[in-house]
Amino acid sequence: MTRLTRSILGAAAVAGLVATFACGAGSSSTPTSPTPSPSPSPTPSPAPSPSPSPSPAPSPSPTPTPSPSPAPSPGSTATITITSAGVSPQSVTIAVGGRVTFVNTDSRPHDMSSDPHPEHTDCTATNQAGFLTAGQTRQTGNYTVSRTCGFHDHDQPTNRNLQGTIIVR
Ligand SMILES: [Cu+2]
Repeated sequence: MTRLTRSILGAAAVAGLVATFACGAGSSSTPTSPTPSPSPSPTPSPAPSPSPSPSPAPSPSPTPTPSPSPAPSPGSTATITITSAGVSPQSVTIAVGGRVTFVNTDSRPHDMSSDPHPEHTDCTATNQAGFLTAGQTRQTGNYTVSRTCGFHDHDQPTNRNLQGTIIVR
């Protein structure tokens, strides 16, 4: 081998080295590994709020049933007025269970009693009126039997103006 050849070979070798360096330097860019994007943290799903239990609708308070007013006492009433001339009217009619009111407008007392005189046993309710002073008003008891009740003034049993009848029916 000649010196020339050796020299060329040497130059070639150097050139190759240079080329090798140049190449290496040129491709010196290091590949950047992609930075992993942070995985999104899962957003916590909100705990389901308990749905409010529906409050029961208030039931309407029952309307109190009005208690029926007490029935009026059965029967009826009639009024007999006593004057110095006698009783008026001399006959009244009432229903069973009714009463009679005696009003003494006379200036003297009268004793209204049931027939017959002097027992006064036919309609004892009449005897509850009984003795009336001047100006007094008194009521008989309740007549519970359907019948005709004669009455008189016990102090003047024969005075027909002070006699009368109470018809109960
Ligand atoms: Cu009598």
